[in-house]
Amino acid sequence: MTGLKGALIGCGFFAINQMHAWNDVDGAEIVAVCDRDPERLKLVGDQFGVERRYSDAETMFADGGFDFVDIATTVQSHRALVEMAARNKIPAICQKPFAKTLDDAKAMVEACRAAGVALMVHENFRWQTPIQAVRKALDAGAIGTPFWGRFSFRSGYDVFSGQPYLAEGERFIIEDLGIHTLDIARYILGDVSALTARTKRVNPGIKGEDVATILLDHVNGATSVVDVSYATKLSKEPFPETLIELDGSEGTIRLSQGYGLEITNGRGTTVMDVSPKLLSWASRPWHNIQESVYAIEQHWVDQLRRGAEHSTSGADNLKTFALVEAAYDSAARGQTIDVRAML
Ligand code: NAD
Ligand code: 89V
Repeated sequence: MTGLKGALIGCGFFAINQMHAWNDVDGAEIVAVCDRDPERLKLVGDQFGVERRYSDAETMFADGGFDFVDIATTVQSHRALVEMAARNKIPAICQKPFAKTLDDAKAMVEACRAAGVALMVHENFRWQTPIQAVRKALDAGAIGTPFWGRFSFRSGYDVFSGQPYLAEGERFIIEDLGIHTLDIARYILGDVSALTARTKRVNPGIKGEDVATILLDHVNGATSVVDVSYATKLSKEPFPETLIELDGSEGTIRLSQGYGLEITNGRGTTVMDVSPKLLSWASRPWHNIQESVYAIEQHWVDQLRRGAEHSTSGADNLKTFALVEAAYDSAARGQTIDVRAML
């Protein structure tokens, strides 16, 4: 079977990872790139040897010649670009955060459903090797039925140097980073029925919140805490590791800093190194995220070819995105939010 041809919109900071990963993916290649910033367009076009370059997405869709589009722009343009893809009957990948509001996200899912095209959100954190290892241990019944969890990302890393827009939005850590952690919580412990959140801004140089603590009631009866911070200065910087604690009826799982996975149950304790691979183009400490970009892109191609639903389809991601909106709402009102009523 011949490979799929893709087009990338948005040649910014993170798109470099996406382009490197597309080079490694089996069964797809990027044949066109688009950015309204001529410098970024030239930089990415030259670096990855893509001849077809566009400053305008409408013109690129009109010219066609590709089987899918990879939208790597920031959130402001996501709805318009996903709807453009749907109008042109082109399957689309959309970066997180999926949309500005849950209503926009629902409209995007509906547009792709009505057009009969696949839509996947580039929610890559669940594809990280250590997160997959936790899921595998749970699926193997290593700790019986989990009843409690903690999903923690606490860091003092300067994310603003690579992504300056993160300092400027009214919303910061839940929308940008907590969205990944909440998705991991759903991926590991299942969907959420209710949520309670508290937020803080510690760094005076940014607009949004940089600390959030979120209590989740999962539909299956488990309880978990998602805690995220970019105001946590530690002796050994853990960025960008998500640490996990799970207690189950038959044992416990601990994913700790340095990618150590410890499983304790009736058979004793096993300790494994679940470090991500350092891909040829990757660099520490980002290699964990970079490897997951390759994994989600390969998943996109494999499922598209099978005609099967993607793990982080638009419809699936509505349930993660609802948690983001619920967290802001809960923190603002000091109340527990019924998540199921939002969907
Ligand atoms: P960026 O600002 O560096 O890049 C965005 C690019 O898109 C810019 O070059 C801009 O000119 C271009 N652009 C915007 N709107 C456009 C439009 N309508 N048509 C054509 N080009 C357009 O941003 P970034 O840091 O690369 O982030 C992009 C997205 O990736 C964000 O949504 C961010 O949250 C997400 N992100 C995801 C991860 C992850 O691990 N999944 C990591 C970092 C960033
Ligand atoms: O994944 C992201 O969206 C990034 C980072 C991991 C740095 O927060 O913004």
